[in-house]
Amino acid sequence: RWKSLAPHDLASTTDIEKSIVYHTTYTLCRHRYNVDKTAMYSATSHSVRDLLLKEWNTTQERLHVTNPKRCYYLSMEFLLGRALDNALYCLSTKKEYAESVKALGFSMEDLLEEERDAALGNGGLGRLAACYVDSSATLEYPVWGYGLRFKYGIFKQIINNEGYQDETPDYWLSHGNPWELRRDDIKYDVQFYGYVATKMNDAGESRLSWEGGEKMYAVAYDMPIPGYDTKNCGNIRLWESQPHNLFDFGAFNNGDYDKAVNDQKRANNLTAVLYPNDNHDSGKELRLKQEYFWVSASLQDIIRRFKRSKRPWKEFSDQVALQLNDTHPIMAIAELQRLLVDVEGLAWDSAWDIVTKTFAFTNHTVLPEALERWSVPLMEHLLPRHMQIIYDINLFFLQKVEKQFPGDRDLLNQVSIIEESQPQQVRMAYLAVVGSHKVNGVAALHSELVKKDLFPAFIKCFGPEKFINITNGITPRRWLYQANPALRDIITETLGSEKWVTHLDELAQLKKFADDKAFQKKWMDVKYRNKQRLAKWISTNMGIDVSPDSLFDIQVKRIHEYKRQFLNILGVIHRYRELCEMNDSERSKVTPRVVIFGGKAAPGYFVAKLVIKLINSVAKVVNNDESIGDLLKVVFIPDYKVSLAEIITPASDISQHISTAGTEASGTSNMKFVLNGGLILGTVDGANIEIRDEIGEENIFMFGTLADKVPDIRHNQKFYGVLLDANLQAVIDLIESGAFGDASIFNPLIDTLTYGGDYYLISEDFDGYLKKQTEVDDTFRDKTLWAKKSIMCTAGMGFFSSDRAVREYADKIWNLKPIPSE
Ligand code: 26Y
Repeated sequence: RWKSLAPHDLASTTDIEKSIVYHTTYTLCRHRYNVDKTAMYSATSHSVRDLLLKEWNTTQERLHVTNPKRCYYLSMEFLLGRALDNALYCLSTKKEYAESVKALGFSMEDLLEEERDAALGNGGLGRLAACYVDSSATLEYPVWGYGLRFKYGIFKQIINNEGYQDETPDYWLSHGNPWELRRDDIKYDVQFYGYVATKMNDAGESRLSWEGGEKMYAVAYDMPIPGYDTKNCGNIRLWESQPHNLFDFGAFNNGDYDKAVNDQKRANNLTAVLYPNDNHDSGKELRLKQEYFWVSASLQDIIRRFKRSKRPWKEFSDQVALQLNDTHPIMAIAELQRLLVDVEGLAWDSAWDIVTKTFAFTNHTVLPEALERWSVPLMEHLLPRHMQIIYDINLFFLQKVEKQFPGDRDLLNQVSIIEESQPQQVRMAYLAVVGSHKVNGVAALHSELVKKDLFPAFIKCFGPEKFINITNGITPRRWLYQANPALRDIITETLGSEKWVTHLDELAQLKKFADDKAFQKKWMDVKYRNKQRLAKWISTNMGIDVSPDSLFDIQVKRIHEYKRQFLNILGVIHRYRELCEMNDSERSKVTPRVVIFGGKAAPGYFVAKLVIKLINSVAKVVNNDESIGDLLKVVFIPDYKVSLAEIITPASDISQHISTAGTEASGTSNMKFVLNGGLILGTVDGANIEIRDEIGEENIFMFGTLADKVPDIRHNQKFYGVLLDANLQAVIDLIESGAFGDASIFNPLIDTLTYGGDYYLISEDFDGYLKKQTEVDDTFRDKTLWAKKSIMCTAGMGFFSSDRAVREYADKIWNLKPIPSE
């Protein structure tokens, strides 16, 4: 009977219309004549979701039957952005839905704009996780993401009248979320605090057991992740915290209502909000609680699934691969060891063998302030049994090292998971290295620095093979196919098929057309239209008019000193100074420029917030200087997010990736811009280096100190001080003259260039930066040359597909095979 009642297909547009009307009536409970854009977006999304859930179910059924090895990607952040457009493309039904929506009196474009971004992440790391689940689903790998269902994602950024960043909460679920499914039946206990007791087990052996403390429920929400051109559907499972003792009736009956709801409040708080720090550890107890809550629930879920297979524990790592996305989920190592030893009764060594064969760790930064450390007293208080286990892991590891290198006390200190500070700290990255079978960096240079600067002593203990590189990638579906329809269409027309969408190396065939005048024209027309689209957005939303004939120069990413937005705006001031000194004939030779910034600063990051203020102060002066006109415009786009990136990225002529060499692990927006035919102005850092190698050095503008020279320069600055570059000094003088408003407010920012050295080497790199900018201007005036470079950029980007990256993870770390859907 069930078989004959298979769910509907929505094959025709009439079916689609019916399904949308069905959802307005029965899901939204709306009268058909009372449907606004928001409701229509929601009904359409529910209709598309039906199609996805069908694929979700068949995928799970297939996995249940074949029971292959699976990989779980543990990531605190998933920066997904919007889902509807992506789902429509993946299901290859956008045309049909657009027609149906039109027949019902709406435009698809409008509906797409109704969707709120799922912004459960800060920046690169969270967006990388989103690209990886897209590729896993597309390549039919059995991969699930595990994370937290934050009620509030990254805050909404507002630029106030004075040009400062203000933060407001982003309650992204206010209109409901059609893209998630709450699973009330999938629910686990998570414990905190309490104490460790010795107990007898059934066999009469004494076992340590974690008792008492506080308990919460973790409830599962699933977000289906469609694959492109496949019936395979991936999944992200996100946990929400819920109170365990629904009500303290004792307290309630005694009239102590406050106490009665206390439990509930605490539980509801736990997954309420994502910490808005990017690359900077705050060390807060609530954060550690979030981390443990998430890994505990995820491991319980994974172990339950493993147990269903009835296989012996020693086969766990043949069934399960766990990828740790940075230091955030590292408590999972101690937690799995605890579950295996305390709960399942395995011997320590057998359990540890399983743990180390199961986990692998991705490092995303060498900045010391971004590597989590937790104080031992905090951990003893919150997770007493885990603290013991970490001590034991450390002890057994150090004993091994001592055996291998007898008497090397220095080495023992260098690799100890416990840092002997006051108070002691647990170095989470070290725990990850000891508890994983592979450690990877995210770009070639970064992976070298991971070995050389972060874990040199561990190379001695484990050998170099444990440390590998997997260069990041981005999904061509969202970042070209979806975000840049005009470019997509001419690529498909020129290559004769859409094969490139899942085989990005195919783009190399575009090289043949790089000198073709007719193709160049088409190519640059697309770029122009994308610039018009962005100019229109800026005009509508910000009231600033910019000309698409100008060179669009874009830097959008989190605001951080190491990313050097400060260098960019100082360069803008230099340009303004020069323009002010020119006569009309000199000005007529200038390449007009629009310099666009975007990005959020962590709310507590004072210097980063001051950079935003400086950019806006400069923008105000420059944009209102009538004598400058279109020769220079400065725009700070507020609330940069995934959906804005989709409009911004295709519109660049140049984008800036100008971190101090050795500080940006990889960068991924660099890849997005180049994929869309934008050129890079960048330092010899992160993935810029590999992008250069792939597209050719003649197609990228590079400058600046090399990574291996940075430490010496910093050292010398400490001794001899910093003598500012002459042009930089003139720029600083202009700021200090009050040209951009009250100069005193910028003092703390200017001080970062001189007091205690210019840590990010802005002065050192300033001259090289300005010279490259001049080269950019000159090159841009040669339209043919520029068109050729732009085509060569896109053509060389095949390597940077997240499909390639995920395949590398599957082959080199997870030992995972695709499970074909047909
Ligand atoms: C400890 C906590 C406060 C923390 C929170 C977020 C630490 C780090 C982060 C986020 C880090 C991050 O986004 N890193 C970026 O990862 C990208 C993907 O690998 C890289 O491309 C990028 O260079 C790196 O900065």
